[in-house]
Amino acid sequence: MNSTEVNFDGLIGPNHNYSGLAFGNLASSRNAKNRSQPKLAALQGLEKMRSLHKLGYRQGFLLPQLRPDIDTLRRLGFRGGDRTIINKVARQAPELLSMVYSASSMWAANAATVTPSADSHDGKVHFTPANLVTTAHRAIEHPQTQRCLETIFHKAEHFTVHQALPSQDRFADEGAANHTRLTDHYGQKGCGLFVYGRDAQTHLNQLDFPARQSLEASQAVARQHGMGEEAVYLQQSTEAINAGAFHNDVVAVGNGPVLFFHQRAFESNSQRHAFSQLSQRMDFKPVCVSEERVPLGDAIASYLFNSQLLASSDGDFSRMRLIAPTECHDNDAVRSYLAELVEDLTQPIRDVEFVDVRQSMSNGGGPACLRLRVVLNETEIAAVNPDFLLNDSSIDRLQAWVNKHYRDQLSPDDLKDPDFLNECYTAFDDLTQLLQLGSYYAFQRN
Ligand code: SUG
Repeated sequence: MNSTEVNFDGLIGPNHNYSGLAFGNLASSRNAKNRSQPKLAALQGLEKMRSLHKLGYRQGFLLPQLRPDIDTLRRLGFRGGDRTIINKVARQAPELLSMVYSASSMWAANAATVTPSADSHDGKVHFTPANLVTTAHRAIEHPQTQRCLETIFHKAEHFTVHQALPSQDRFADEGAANHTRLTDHYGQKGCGLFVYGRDAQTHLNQLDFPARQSLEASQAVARQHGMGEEAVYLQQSTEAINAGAFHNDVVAVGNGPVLFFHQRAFESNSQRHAFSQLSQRMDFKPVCVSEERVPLGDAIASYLFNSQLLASSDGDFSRMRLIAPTECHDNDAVRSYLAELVEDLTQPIRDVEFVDVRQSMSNGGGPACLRLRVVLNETEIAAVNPDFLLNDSSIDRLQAWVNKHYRDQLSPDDLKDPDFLNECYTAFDDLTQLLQLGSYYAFQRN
């Protein structure tokens, strides 16, 4: 049976803002407290989805999470109605507002790790929402992520949505951003490549920034999904983490048999071992970008490796394409590298398309961060809740919804205003009506 990759992008919420919450993510720190443009951000995200749809790929989306997360504030001891709570937090602990107002669920690559049915022990597609324990604003995402995935992948005979791993540093999990499913053909058994930042031997004092993915978390997810011996583990280099690769998808991206990565992305012993395992199991095609050709700093600044690496729209891995952020075009070293890459017939990347997702990029999220990849066969695609698969007219409807409800600009200080809470609730309410989701969000049920 034919299988294909479906990209589910995070729909960017009306609360998109720059709060400098992600230590180790250089763009987030650089843009802290700047004014964001939520409407533009969401429209850029939707245009990226439209581009993929136009190129002939299947495109879906994930719902934005309800923000502000008043339940979290209640668990922190604030009492009263929702507006009262916002007023109290603004007066007593304003730093908590950015935590409960982040639109970080847009970065769907961190929503979950996904194992296709061809690789799992029971022939179902498995999802484990990421616990995201490293940062407070993201650690609150997983319950809503689970609910969203259960809404989209609701047929239990095809899909299993697990709970997140225990929320402990030891099991720190950031989802698909550190996981790549490699295979010769989408429908065949493949390998899950799990990249981690630290294990029990890691000298944490050598790290300037947090290593967000632990080996124990990756192993637990592989176990949960029944991957057994099919999982391959690979350690990120300290150098990459210290240079700002807070997730592996900042320095590597893979699809099919190809792993496109920076020379400095991985610890060398670990790389040797993992690559030899991969080569034994498939026709593995590593494409390494040297430090000499594109320095690590340029790779991270441009997000070259946060491009989406796609098979051709008919699933051919010998004619692949990169969907790269426009920042790659702006960077001289990267632009000239890409021009040569597509002419180099020793590797299969034939085409590069540039997309403008600058609003997300300013918080450290490129094209690949914005999507969760799910490999599905035809029966499974038919079992997906169809409201979450996009076509031109549903993208138009979501754009009209954004244009109606989103602000042009938002500054972190605006989060203190309880009227903004009402604006967000109105937008979320309208979205659930548009999608006929009933009382999906907590505020609609209270
Ligand atoms: O977790 N930024 C996100 C960006 C995630 C990008 N995802 C992948 N690489 N897959 C993060 O660091 C910034 C929020 C702020 O500062 O307002 C933030 O959470």
